[in-house]
Amino acid sequence: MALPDLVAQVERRLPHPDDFTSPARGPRTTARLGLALGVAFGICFLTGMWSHYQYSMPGWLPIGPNPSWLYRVTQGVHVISGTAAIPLLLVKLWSVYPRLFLRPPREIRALALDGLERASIAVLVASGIFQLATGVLNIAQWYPWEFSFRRTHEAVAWIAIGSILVHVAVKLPVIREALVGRADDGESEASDGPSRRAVLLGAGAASGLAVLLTAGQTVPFLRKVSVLGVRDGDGPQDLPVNRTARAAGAREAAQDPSFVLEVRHGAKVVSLTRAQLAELPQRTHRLPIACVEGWSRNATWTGVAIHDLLALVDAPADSTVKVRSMQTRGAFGTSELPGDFVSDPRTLLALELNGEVLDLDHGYPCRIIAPNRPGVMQTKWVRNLEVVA
Ligand SMILES: Nc1nc2c(c(=O)[nH]1)N[C@H]1C(S)=C(S)[C@@H](COP(=O)(O)O)O[C@H]1N2
Ligand SMILES: [Mo]
Repeated sequence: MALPDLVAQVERRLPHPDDFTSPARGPRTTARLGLALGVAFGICFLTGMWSHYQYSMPGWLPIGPNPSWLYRVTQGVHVISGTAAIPLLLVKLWSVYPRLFLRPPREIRALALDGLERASIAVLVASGIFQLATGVLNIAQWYPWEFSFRRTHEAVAWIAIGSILVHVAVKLPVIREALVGRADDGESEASDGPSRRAVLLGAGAASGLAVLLTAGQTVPFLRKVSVLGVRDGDGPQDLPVNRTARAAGAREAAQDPSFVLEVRHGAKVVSLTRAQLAELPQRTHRLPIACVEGWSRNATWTGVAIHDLLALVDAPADSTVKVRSMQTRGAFGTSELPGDFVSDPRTLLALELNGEVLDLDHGYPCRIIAPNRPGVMQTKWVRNLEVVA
């Protein structure tokens, strides 16, 4: 068979946009879903970048210890808006996929423009799905890939937000017409299938349900209804554990009776046993653990203020401090406390959690807890504090 005949045959078998007759599809549906999705992605992008910069602490972004709950809220909003976007994206794809079968125009200029638009939409869909999928897997703590989650999730976020902006710019006339115009895109009371109203309500309900079933990982009063929450809140001392002492290879060192904490300032070094730490002035504060893997929880912490420990080695209260743990496996074994966190009296080397001696999995013999700080930097099983600036 000659190639042109084959192409013609395949073409005849492909569906045609007109074959999809649901009255609920059309620009008015798509534009409304797109608006909701745009808001969800926008919020997700901003809160995600906030979290990203919290690690690198660029000088132009003033991030301090106040308010203590800020990171908890931005992280929760990030996960909630991402979760809400999933059903919206699926329904939006359903509403437009017949257009995939539009035959390309024959005229060369129109063909080129059509190709560009399709390519930009392909980038948009691929990056959007990538972000939501890697986000969900991150919450499930399942990393079936080789690349660095944070750097890749950040890089693709820029691609996603950029392609959304291009898409909105290209579609602006259609969007405007669909949202404010009176144009009828074919919906009629008599046709069968769900109405546009039903599809939009369904998408909204699915989105709300997805949030309800997971948001309890962050929002305390939803804890009971969030049956799909990966962290149901179970864990010793009423706090989930992100990585156990066994997984971090910290069991032995952490339980060694000859443990001493070392505080170092240049040549000046002080070593303290746990009993000596417990004899120093103790402070109690209520502070959250807010994990980038999608959960957060408030707890009551008791321990020694970091700047009180610095005073023992004659270091200024606003020094930058490098924290090292005794873990032997995996990431997050060290962190840095900037000066404005160190001088805050709520930044503790915690010895107790919710009124009990810190559980081994929560960082026994001692761990960092500071206000407005990502969970990954609340270093557990601390062995050494060093003044670095
Ligand atoms: N040394 C060390 N500290 C660590 C971690 C770690 O893997 N190693 N995980 C961090 C992460 S990601 C979080 S969210 C918090 C969780 O504290 P929790 O397990 O006590 O709830 O501990 C942080 N401290
Ligand atoms: Mo975390």
